[in-house]
Amino acid sequence: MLLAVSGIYEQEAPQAAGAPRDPARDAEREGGLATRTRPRVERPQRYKVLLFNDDYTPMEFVVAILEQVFGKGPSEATAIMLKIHNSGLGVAGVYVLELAETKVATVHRMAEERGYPLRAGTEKE
Ligand code: TYC
Repeated sequence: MLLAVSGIYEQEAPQAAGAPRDPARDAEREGGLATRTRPRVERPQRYKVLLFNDDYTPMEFVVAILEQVFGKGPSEATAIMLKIHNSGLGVAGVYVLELAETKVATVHRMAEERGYPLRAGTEKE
């Protein structure tokens, strides 16, 4: 709804208190980038945690990391470790960013405690 004001400018009348919302009027008020008819709840972006192969970290240690840090069972942990060993890298798990970064820090801390060069990183899914 538009009202002529002073015959020069046009301005919207204020929404009357208690008046029902008029969708056509709401549509007129749109224009901002974030305007939505129905609030959208977005799924947070997920991040892969990658483990990288190296020549020194023992296979058993990588399997233990996959079990203890990433919650994998023994056979899946072994399969992921072998995939990393044979192809250079593999996905240990997929998480929201803060958790993915915490997992990476945990892997680096545990590997450094043992003197192993194991490296991990995140990648947007
Ligand atoms: N390549 C290592 C070895 O032969 C094993 C290994 C697997 C290391 C996976 C790192 O992320 C890794 N001992």
